[in-house]
Amino acid sequence: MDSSKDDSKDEAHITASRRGFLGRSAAMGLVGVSLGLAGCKEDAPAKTASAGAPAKGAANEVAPGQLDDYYAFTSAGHGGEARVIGLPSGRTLKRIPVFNIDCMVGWGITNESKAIMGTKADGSLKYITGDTHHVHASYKDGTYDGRFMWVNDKIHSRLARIRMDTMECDKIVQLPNVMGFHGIFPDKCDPVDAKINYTTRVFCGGEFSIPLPNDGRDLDDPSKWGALFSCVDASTMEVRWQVRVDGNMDLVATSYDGKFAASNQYNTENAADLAGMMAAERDACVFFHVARIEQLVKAGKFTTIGASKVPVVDGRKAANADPATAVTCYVPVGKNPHGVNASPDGKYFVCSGKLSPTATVIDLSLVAQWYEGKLKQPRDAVVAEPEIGLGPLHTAFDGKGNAYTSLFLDSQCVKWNVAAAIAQFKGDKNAKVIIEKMDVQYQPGHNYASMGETKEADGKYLNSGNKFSKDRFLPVGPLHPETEQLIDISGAKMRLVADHTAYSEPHDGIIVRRDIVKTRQIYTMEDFPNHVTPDNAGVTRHGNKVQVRLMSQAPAYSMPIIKVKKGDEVTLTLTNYDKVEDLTHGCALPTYNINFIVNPQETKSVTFKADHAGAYWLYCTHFCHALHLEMRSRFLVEA
Ligand SMILES: [Cu+2]
Repeated sequence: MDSSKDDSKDEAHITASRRGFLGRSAAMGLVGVSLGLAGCKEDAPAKTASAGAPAKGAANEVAPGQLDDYYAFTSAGHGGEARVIGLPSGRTLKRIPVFNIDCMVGWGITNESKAIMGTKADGSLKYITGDTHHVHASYKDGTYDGRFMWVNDKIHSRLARIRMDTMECDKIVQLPNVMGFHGIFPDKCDPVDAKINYTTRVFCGGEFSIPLPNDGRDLDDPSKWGALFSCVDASTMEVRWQVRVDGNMDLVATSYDGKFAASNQYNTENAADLAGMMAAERDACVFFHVARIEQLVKAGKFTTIGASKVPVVDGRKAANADPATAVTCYVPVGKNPHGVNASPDGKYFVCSGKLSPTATVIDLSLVAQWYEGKLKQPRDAVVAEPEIGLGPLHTAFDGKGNAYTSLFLDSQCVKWNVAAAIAQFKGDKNAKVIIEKMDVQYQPGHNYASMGETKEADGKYLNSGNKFSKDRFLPVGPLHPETEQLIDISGAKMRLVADHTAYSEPHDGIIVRRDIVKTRQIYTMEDFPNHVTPDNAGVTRHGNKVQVRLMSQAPAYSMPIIKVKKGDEVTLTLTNYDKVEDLTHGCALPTYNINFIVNPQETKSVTFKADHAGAYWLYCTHFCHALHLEMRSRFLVEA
């Protein structure tokens, strides 16, 4: 009894002190709120924060110690990386460096990561910038198989592959004669052999027209410029072939039967200025007949551009009017479209026009019929075009026949029914196409649903990636975070369950069930041919080239003193001999720009010129042991 009295006394004391704090801050808070709202009214886009109040019952709550149900893999825009987030909690799990330098792990600093990223003759990185937009994963049987992800770099037209078991980038390829590489999508099946029912190709849409080749000629004659659609081998990461098209390609989608890859196209006008790019009332979604393209390549019916040896097939409209021989089919869609998405039943592709309040539904079986000469016009493959709202961009699916399209100008997510839209297009005036519109905060770009781009679309969650957060989070200066809003789409009504902040600026993402992802927790020493062994550990010298082979085991490096001479070219190789999961060590060398980590059983190396003399403490940067601070060696450079 006595103890409970004490507890209540303490409780009363805490409550009183909290009240005092709140009392003082309340007056200041009011001033802040009124200023904040006034500022918001002037600045905020279309919608206020009043709508889309968070749902009660915290459907996104993942209790401490519990795991999320899904992984979200997202791009990061001009940050150049990819990200891993747990859903529904919104916990950041990992940032995967790809086209950027990341000192936390040493990406872009070690010899191994530089070899993947590409270097100039002097050994420095070829590029230190990147712009990732789209992350998509490998498929088997129409769903994710957990092998790989791919992400694009729009700035330098590169495609990167990320291993899903280690969640690290293992290959990067640059597309020749392409600028503004935007959309990507892996195939889901071989176009000829249905037994190859897994990803073997990745398709890449080239957005900007450039002179082909871009060698300084034809600079003043944009009529000679063009854009290329590229096919990359998923396993070797070499560019297999390219197709020259009319128009500029944006995003990419692939059919479940492997027959078609498609890219929505704005600027079918082939214009070089804004007014020209908006002139035509309709743009297009171009469907590539993959099997025919590969037949032409096999038969040697292709050209090459400049120094590139990659086969290029002509996919321009004029050369592809005859369905019997065409490799491209341009289906007209709403004006200046952004986004093309495949429905999980495998039947439809949906494109939305930025400058048209509509979504265009294209029936893939009709596109196939056009190629077989059984459909009069490509436009006859359009089976619905519902008006859904202003600024429609991307469409996600719940696997129950419903589509969810982001409305950039309306700041909304619109839920609509695909079958009803088709019925309405056929003349059914009673068809109820729009099911619900929900405000999002604010200006959504991409949206994506849980497993929504697979045959296993489960209709549980939708992520709305909103470009502006404005008043949703504590202000942090001129650059605001973005809002990733998690929406529960499992019920009859959409429910906003969480606002997650996102550091600028992710574009697209995928939501993958956690059982699909199988990660490795520990490397094997043999994974690294250059791993250090007790036999070869130490310092060896050939002229002024010095090999420093070092091992780490908490809390020490294998050599307390490492001695080299000024002017030496030093290659420092470090193997982590710890085998305990998560027992990672760091390796930093002051004034030499060396800063990387080695995970258990991992090996990494750096090569540098010991160009200034002195004593430098090589130390462990990654907390590893109670004696972590003591884990350091003297690196001595003799004058
Ligand atoms: Cu350590």
